[in-house]
Amino acid sequence: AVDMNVTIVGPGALGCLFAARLAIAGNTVWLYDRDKARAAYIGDQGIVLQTSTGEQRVPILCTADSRVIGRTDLIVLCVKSHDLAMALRQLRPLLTDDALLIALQNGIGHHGAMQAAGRAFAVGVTAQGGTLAGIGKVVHGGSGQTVLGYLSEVSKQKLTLLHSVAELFNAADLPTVVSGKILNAIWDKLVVNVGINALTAIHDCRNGELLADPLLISEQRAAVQEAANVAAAKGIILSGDPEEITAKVCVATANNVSSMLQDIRKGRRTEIDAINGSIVRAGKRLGIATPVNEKLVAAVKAIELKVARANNN
Ligand code: KPL
Repeated sequence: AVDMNVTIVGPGALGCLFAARLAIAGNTVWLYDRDKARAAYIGDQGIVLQTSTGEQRVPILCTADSRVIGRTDLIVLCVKSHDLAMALRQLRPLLTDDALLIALQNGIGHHGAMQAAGRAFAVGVTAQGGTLAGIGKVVHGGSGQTVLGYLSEVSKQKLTLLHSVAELFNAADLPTVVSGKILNAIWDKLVVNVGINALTAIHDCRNGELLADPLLISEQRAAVQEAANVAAAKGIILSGDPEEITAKVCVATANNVSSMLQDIRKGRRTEIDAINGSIVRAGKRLGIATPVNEKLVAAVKAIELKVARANNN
């Protein structure tokens, strides 16, 4: 069996799920949370993991001070895309040459920050579904596969290391594979998120409800098509027809409140810049029109602003 000291960064749904599963499997796991009071609370209470078979309280080491963590072999970054650069600064004491960083953020907007950190890193994409039901409390909806890979050629040793991480995750009931074409997998998910997240946030509806309205279906298709055009121009190979796949995910996750709608409902900043925003930015660079995604970005930003104002009053 693989033996690694693991640090999970960010106490969101994904961070709590990965930390809990890895701890249950017997690994030494630290959860890093930049919020001191919340870190103390989670350290005291543990993580509460709720699945279809029941609820489990999982003791966890949690801290807001990265200096207390000590040697770590693996750092899994589960913060939102827009918090990644700050997290990397706060984690500096842990960023040794021996520690492998894995970034699980949506989209591609954070790859620059990862490269700037100057360490060997892998990126990943996960179809694990989780919802945060309170501080340190995660409801594990559907289990899905996690795909890990490097953005560029690496040594055989680094590749072996990533396979060991996949083994560690699999042993913790987190189904994981290593891919030599990770960008394709990231874009497969990005294109689906482009077609679902913003529309559910704007229309305050569950994923499945998007398919009940012909106008929303055509808007979804147009947004996804723009993303697919950008992907094609970048040489990305998607795994199938993007509009069809997006509609299928709407059916498979019909009852889900998308992560973006969850963010809006909780008054948090959304990942609109990392999702639809990244399509607009890449489109501009490549000379590809993205009017539907521009409209979706503007609409979600307007809602974010309204929510922020309401919270300040
Ligand atoms: O990944 C998702 C998200 O909510 O961010 C989908 C696939 C849309 C499921 O809700």
